[in-house]
Amino acid sequence: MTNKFIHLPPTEGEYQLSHYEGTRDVFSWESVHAQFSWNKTGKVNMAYECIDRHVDDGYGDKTALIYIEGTKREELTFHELKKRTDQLAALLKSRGVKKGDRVFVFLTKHPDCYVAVLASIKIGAIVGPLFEAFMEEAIYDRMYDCEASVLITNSELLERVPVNKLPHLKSIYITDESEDESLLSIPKLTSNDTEIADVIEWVDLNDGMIIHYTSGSTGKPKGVLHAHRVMVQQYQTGKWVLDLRDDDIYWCTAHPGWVTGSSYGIFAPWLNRATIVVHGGRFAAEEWFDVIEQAGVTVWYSAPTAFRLLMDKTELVKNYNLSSLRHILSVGEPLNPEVITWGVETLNLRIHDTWWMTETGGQLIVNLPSQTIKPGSMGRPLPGIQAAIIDHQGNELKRGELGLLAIKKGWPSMMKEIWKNEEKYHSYFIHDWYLSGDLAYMDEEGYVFFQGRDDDMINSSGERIGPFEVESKLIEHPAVLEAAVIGKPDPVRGEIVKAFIVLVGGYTDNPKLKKEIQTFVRYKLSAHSMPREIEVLDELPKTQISGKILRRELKRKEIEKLVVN
Ligand code: 6R9
Repeated sequence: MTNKFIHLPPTEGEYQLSHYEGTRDVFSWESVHAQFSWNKTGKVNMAYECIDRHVDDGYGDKTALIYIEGTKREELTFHELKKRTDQLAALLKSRGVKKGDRVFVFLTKHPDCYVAVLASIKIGAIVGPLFEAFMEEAIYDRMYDCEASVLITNSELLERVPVNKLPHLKSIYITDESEDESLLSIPKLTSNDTEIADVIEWVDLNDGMIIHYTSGSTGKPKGVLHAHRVMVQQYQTGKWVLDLRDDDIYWCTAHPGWVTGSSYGIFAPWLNRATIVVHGGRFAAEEWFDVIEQAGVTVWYSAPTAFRLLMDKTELVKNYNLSSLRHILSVGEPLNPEVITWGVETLNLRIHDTWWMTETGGQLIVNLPSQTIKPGSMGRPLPGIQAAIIDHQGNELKRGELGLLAIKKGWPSMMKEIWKNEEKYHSYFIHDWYLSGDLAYMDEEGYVFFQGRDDDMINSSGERIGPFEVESKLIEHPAVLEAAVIGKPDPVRGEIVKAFIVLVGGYTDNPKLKKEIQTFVRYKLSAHSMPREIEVLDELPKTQISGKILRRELKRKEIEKLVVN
């Protein structure tokens, strides 16, 4: 298979991994351990390595976080971040929250969210960050499954949390104030507050730290649990892939409720002592360009959908000074070669694709800044990572052959477990291979080309949506008898959620009803799970023997329609 796009060589410069070849054979993840204090003490805590350590090393006055939302702007130094996380950690600890407890954080992209996540980790709790757009049932499913005992939120978002249905929930902390005395307000830090000593809970590398729920093609979202050891990979990829240096202003546009927003929105940059930008609010091209200019962003990690939306507003670029940008990266969905061309032509920079998953905790297949980019390819496995294309029996396929993208077990940021679901965890592996569920081929030089999913999972704007979750919600609506949900190819979002439904007798297909069904999913589950298109059918295609809905059949027809049009 050949690629019609021109290969883009790296620009001149010193990179932290400039001799990519050669390193591959000699590199070992153990060699990274020397970077951490636990290498000497045997005691570990991610929050220490992300914050306190930098204060101990004399960087307390360095800006850790720049927060921008509309006209609001706030900065926090590493020292302030230490004080705020210490204070909240001490408060949680004093009220009996302990190692291993599940603390859920439901906040918008705001410094409070970053403080809450790290304060929970500081006391050894397992933190579950929730995406800010989640509605009642998405929140319920996750918190119930995880038996969360603590929630940190604000009084506005709390309205979406079905607290009475969560039997394990013992306390709710809010970042603002409320009349409700059962809620615990987190006090604001004042300059009189003194340092709090010994609040850190030192844990083992393999102790649980963060849980992200993610969708597959069947069943409810699963809790992917990661341990403190992820730091080894996040630190190293922060250096090699994000190319972070001490004077960088780094902006990852993802919310910490998604794995990108935690692994690369919090941990990788702060392990590398970078200044991060947190932008509150929704996507708007003008605001995004303004954030880059205002904060002087040098390294920028975002997603293809966002780049495509910005591409659509190219005429705005001339109004901003974006010259601070040095390095751009992408993740979450296929990065079209056209977007890379846009980056080169408009921003004079290559956009570096990276591939990984919630389960893998950190990047695995990447375009390093020192590496030639082949547009259309996600890049090559990192040193220390062995990838292959295999068949369903676990046999390695030849270069150029399409098959399942698999990774040899044993990288540091691999998930620790699937929460209370050992069977699901084991289903990811065949022999020594971790199965990603993605279809790809690899060329002679080891570049991997993504070709789609092997299952029915939907990827809309880089977000994983399980068809089952949406179908289950749809059939809760009184008018819906049966439902099948697929990802329909879309030029901007990659895919959109499309639902095929069979109506209950007595209901007739009309725009008002469809709108009502959409709103039902939107407010019960979440905005991104809402089917943007609904089609009413007399019956759904099913397998003859087991009667399973043939989503693939529906998808094939949908793609045929697009090709014909
Ligand atoms: C980090 C993250 C994982 C799935 C993955 C794949 C898709 C991720 C991609 C990509 C094409 C890329 N995906 N990166 N597809 N090119 N560079 O996205 O995690 O939300 O778990 O999604 O996303 O299908 O299997 P997650």
